[in-house]
Amino acid sequence: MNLKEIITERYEKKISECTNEELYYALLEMTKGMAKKRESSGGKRKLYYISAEFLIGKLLSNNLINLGIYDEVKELLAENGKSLAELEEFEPEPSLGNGGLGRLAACFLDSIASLGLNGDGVGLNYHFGLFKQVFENHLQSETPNPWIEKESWLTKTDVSYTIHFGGFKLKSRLYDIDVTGYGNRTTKLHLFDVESVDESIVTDGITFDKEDIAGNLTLFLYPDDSDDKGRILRVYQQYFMVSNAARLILDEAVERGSDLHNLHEYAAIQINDTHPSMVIPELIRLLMGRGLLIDEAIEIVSKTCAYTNHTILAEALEKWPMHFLNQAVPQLVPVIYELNNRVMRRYNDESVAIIDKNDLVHMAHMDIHYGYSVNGVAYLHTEILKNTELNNFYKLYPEKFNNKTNGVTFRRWLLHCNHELADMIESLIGPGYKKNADELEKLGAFVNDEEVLKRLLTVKQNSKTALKEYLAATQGIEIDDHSIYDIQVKRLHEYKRQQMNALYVIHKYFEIKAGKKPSRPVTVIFGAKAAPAYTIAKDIIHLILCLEELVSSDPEVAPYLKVVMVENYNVTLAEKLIPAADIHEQISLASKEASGTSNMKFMLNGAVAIGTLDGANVEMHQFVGDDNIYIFGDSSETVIKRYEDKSYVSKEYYEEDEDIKRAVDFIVGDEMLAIGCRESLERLYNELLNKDWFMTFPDFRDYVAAKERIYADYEERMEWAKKMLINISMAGFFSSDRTIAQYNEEIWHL
Ligand code: 26Q
Repeated sequence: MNLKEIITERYEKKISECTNEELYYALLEMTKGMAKKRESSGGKRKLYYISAEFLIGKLLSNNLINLGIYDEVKELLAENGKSLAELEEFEPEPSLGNGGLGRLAACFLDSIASLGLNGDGVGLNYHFGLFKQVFENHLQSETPNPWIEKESWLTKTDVSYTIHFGGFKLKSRLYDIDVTGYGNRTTKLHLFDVESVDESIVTDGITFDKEDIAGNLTLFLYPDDSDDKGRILRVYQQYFMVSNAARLILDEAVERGSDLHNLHEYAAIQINDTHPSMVIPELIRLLMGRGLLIDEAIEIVSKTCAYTNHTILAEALEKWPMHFLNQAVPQLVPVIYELNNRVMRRYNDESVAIIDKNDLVHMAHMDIHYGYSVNGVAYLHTEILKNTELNNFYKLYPEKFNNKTNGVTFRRWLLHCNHELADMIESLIGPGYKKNADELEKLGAFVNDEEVLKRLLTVKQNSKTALKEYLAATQGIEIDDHSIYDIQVKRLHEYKRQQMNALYVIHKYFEIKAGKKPSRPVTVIFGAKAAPAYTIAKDIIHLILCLEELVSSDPEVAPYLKVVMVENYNVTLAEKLIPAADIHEQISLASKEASGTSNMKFMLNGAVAIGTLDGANVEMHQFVGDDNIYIFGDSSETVIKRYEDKSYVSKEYYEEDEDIKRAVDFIVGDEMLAIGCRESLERLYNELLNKDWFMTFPDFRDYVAAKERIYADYEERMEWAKKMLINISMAGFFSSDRTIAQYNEEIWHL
């Protein structure tokens, strides 16, 4: 049915008489119907991308684009006095991810469908997702983010399994979301849920009854939090996810003709970080239940599963206490012991054991021994895995290790979020780049075309004005759209070093007070959620929110500097912020950020990076050259060495560098204490002074110098526009279509 027919049937009205909400639901129905018609017919080997997170964002506009009817629908609505943008506001954003890893999974699904590959995502249907962030008294608090309404993108299926845990069992239910490919097939995101989940057990923010597993299993996604990861509830969730996934995979393989002895010819499983790692012992167990002997079951599973690592932070690698597994999933314990025994018999090396001497189960170790591929997510990251973090494994299995530099889908991160830039690019080089991102390089022909450069600046200015209006309307924030927008948006983590950016703001505040007025005002924008139990991360948010108030209430400084922290940073906000950025901050401590993916989105939207040689910044730098990215700070080699020889003493830097001392002392100075909370500010001050584990002080001077350089260069408008154009023209490599094509050619072989 077309939109008019749906509307007549649902409401017995004309389009012009409908409310935006009514139109949203009618479009939802129409889009779901169209997506269904394009379902993939398959192929022999099928990919299952199992992930605890899929940060999909709102789907309406993207689906309209991918189905090729965006313009048509927009015009039809406009003819009837309606605006597609306004009715999109009715769509709730699901928060089924923490950050990069979850958003990457969503970009990958888009590319899998767009390339017409035979592959589905499998995950969990969290009712409240990750928390919603609320600011009160310059502090973060958390509330649930319900997103499932009576009508949604979810379609209930009749797939259901009984999942056994230690002492009880639960019935699952599968819900599907259609994933539309750009001008291609539709694949599926399979989200498992539990029928007994009980939303009413949530009280007071995001607290709920931890004992009631049946009631809480799929309520929340656990925050990425290294302090709080011993939570047994996560084991229940993970097992529920992978046990359901494993049965679905076996059922589908059998249905398509597999006798299970050849499962690997019918299925490839990508394990997205260690969160789904229990799929390995679970599949072995299920295959044995269906009559295979253990040797064969292990061999087949090892030819089916591949593992992606997303972090080098040792404290973030999942290690589960054996007693958790004994309590939650006792049926897996003998399998894991057997897998470990085989490893020990073969290698007799404690450092590669699955079960260590403290009875911790190392999930990544299991993946590497019993998977056929191990990949990092950027060149530098994979090199560090091979040479440092996982070196003992690399020596055993060099052939398993490979790199797949991350990418992002250009449909969402350009065509959808920045129509004006997309149209401009199309007018210059034609529409081919939408399917073949490398064609962006053709823009290189225009680097000296003044008219094109001016147009580019105009497009950027329009996005900046749009952001200004959006923030005023939705968050009551006033910004100057003729200031430089300098943006850092990502999860709050000490290694990402939002604190260093905040220290720069303090530095700049002093400079302005001392009469060094910048030639153009700067707006420093932050967006970040902190895990609820990550104290220092919350202290950093507190610092930024206090600075926001302090700077804006100082009449000497306010005309030149503004600090803004947007509330509840999510995909929808990213879609407004990224097109509007002049400068983006990619300032993690070298060696710590596996890849980063916002860096790619900003680059594609013509923003210029200030960053360290970390993650995918290294590759971006190679593409655009020294003139088009502002690199600063110590190298990963220096940093790794400094950790090894334990030579870093933050206090030495503090005492030797007056600017550092001045900025750090300011955190607990009278002006700040008059606004903020003493306990929080003192804790952060002490952390920096006595530890500074992520080495902000050694990089600070260089950072300040790079900032001054980038702000000065911004004034050379034509030269700046060239930098923007070169960044866009070199962004093709960072399309997730390229990443997925590589996964397929080198790992999945679909
Ligand atoms: C673990 C145990 C208990 C609770 C939570 C977790 C947990 C949850 C989420 C641990 C890690 C995450 C997410 C990690 C993540 O987003 N990593 C990012 O992945 C991106 C995609 O590859 C990279 O670009 C980023 O560099 C990396 O930080």
